[in-house]
Amino acid sequence: GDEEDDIFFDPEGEVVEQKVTHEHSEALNQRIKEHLALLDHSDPDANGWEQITEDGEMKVYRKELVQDGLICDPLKAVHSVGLVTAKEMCHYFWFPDVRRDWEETVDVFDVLETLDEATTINYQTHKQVWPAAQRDCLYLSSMVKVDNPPSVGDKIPHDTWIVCNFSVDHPEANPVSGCVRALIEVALICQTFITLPKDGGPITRDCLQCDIIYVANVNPGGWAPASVLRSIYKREYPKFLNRFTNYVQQKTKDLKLLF
Ligand code: DDR
Repeated sequence: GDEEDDIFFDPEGEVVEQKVTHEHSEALNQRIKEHLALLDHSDPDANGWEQITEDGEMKVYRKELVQDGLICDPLKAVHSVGLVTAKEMCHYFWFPDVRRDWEETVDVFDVLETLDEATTINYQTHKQVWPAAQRDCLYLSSMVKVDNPPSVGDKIPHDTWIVCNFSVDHPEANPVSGCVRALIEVALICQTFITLPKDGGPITRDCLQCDIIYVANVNPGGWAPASVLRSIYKREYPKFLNRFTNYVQQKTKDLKLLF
């Protein structure tokens, strides 16, 4: 009947929930699928990832990649933190209103359009951190719950969330003059693991472990010295991950668990 407009039957006879779509939905879903392949840790040394630094549970890897003379090293970080859920992590990473609370490398930050309640198109400029032109980027950012993640060994996550950011065009961008446009593909994948209390008591923050994978593929869009770029990445990505995860732990410590 009319009241069932948001549900339809596909030709196989299965009930399918109709997802809200926008012009970037297909591109978004495709990227999410690709990023989720990173959850398969069956061969940790696979695909040529080279570890560049380590700090407690956090490990940061890169692959050296030069395209048209530009340093485009893919970067991957693996981390695991207590006291927070995957949804909380992804929420604070995605939510535009709190960006300035934890992000230190950004100068201008504008939301150009909101496509749905968890998808925006953002414009940002990065503080000039190397002897070359300042960079900006224009990207879609979406937070999505993943219902059937690829399995990782015998650990079963309670829930899985991803934030997926990728460069798009937008007519209302009002770029800061002199900036070079960087192209980005970024994902934060988070999974909550719960250790139930032995006494059968309620689940508290102490029962939570959140496994994190962060990937960034950044094309700087124009020349910048390789050694400078690589040392900045090596310093800034671990700094961001530590700062961001501490921020979420701090922010949520007195809040109800959010799944
Ligand atoms: O992904 C992040 C945090 C990025 C931390 C960057 C540390 C290294 C910076 C070197 C200058 O924040 C996202 C939250 O949803 C939003 O930002 C992005 O997705 C884009 C991140 C691109 C960072 C590198 C850009 C450098 C310009 C060449």
